[in-house]
Amino acid sequence: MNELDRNKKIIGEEAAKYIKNGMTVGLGSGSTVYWMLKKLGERVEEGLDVKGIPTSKKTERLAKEFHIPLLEFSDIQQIDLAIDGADEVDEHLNLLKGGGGSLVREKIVDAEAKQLIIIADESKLVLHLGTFYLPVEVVPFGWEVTASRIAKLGGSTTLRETNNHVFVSDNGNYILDCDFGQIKEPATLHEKLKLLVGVVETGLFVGMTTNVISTKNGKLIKLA
Ligand code: ABF
Repeated sequence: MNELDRNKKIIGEEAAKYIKNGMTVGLGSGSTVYWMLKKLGERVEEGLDVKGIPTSKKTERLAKEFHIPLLEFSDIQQIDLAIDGADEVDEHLNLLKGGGGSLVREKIVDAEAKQLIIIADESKLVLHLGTFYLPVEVVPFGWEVTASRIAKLGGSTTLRETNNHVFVSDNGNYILDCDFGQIKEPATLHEKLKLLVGVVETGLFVGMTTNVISTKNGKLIKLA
């Protein structure tokens, strides 16, 4: 295991400790979340009573593999805690997310949680968001028009593809990976993008994070 993966494991396993008996937990997506899910599965086997609500089909599959009981939105009163990854975290704990293509479900679940813990290795901690492209989920119909509207706001756009096929999200939509350069005012950019017809959601998660668990030189650090 390389150093990055070791750090992701340390962070993910630490986050699982925050889950208490009786909680309903939003289960994020990504490779750091994988370690949280694995540890949570072990705790469930030891008798921890929790219910999870997954933010992607991939997380749903993993949670089932680790025997974590799952719920749907129709079954829940509230989400006590969500634990999710990120592609970038700025100094105000605003996030850029969606590299894995699950930003809509992540935002729906994370926004509903009373507490949102972000698990992100040191490489994700930045002064300003925007080095990583900004994923924007769009309705497939007329995506070209939506892309040109985004371009008018100053962002260059690339339609996400995997293996030479257009990437389709868990919601049946496309993702435009946008380059706006440094994003110094994420709330303003998010609002402008959301007003464009055809845009479903952006990967900017502003003012949602309660805590961040990360590492510095291989040691755990916590930000709030
Ligand atoms: C997820 O975490 C996504 O938003 C993002 O793409 C992913 C990246 O994190 P990791 O490095 O943990 O895979 O929530």
